[in-house]
Amino acid sequence: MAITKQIPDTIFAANSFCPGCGHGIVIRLIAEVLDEMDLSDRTIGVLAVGCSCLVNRTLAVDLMQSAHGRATAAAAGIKRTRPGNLVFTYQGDGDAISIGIAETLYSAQRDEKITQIIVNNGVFGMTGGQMSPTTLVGQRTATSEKGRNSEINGDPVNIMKLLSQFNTAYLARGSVHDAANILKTKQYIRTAFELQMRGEGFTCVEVISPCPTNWHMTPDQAVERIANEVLEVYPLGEFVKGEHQK
Ligand SMILES: Cc1ncc(C[n+]2csc(CCOP(=O)(O)OP(=O)(O)O)c2C)c(N)n1
Ligand code: SF4
Repeated sequence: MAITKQIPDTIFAANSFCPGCGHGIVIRLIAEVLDEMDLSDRTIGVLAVGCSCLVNRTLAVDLMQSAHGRATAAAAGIKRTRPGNLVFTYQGDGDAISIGIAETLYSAQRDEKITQIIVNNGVFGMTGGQMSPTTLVGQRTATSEKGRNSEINGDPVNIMKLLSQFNTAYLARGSVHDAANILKTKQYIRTAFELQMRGEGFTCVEVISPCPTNWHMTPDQAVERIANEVLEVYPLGEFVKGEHQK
């Protein structure tokens, strides 16, 4: 059985996320997969805006930052000019599903050969926990103090459903709230990267992730909230896999 190193080679420094933040776990999973696939030297990550950008302090791959929401558009350009590289975006839900929803949808619609990783913590984290498209009905945030009201704000956006209408290579939603799901999420990321390196089209992994700071919870309470409330609205699993027939 392979022994996972304590610190993957693709991590060069400790991360600076808040205690209990899911971003640190997702980054570690990406690093482990890149180590296992021996791909770090051929990988280009594209960031946009949000806590996700703190990745540049810890992940040892080439990274670029685009304007808020534009990561998939920038990544598509990079991949088209450097098809031999693994190109992925690393974005929050505010970035990928709010301000960047056009770029997200049209990258999938064009079946760009990139991997989009969306870390969905249900809020705009970096700016203080404002309501995002994925905030749950009833959830209190800095801009929905009485809880999200679907009559005023509409229902939460399920990005997997939106992307399912297009001809993509892989769509999966994982979560990092417990050990079993962390391992599954790693497998989803690996599958997405493998399909990309085989020349398949658009791959996206959404990861349900805790933001204890803006949920005003302890890390333990935050993972319990995911198990008890969030997964009811955002079920986990692989939604498109290997059905890509181009
Ligand atoms: C064009 C533009 N609008 C707004 C902002 C302010 N801003 C910075 S981070 C951020 C929130 C990002 O939230 P999300 O994508 O959910 O990521 P998280 O911080 O939760 O990981 C916003 C709105 C900005 N930097 N640029
Ligand atoms: S504010 Fe939330 S998303 Fe940002 S680092 Fe802290 S816990 Fe993570």
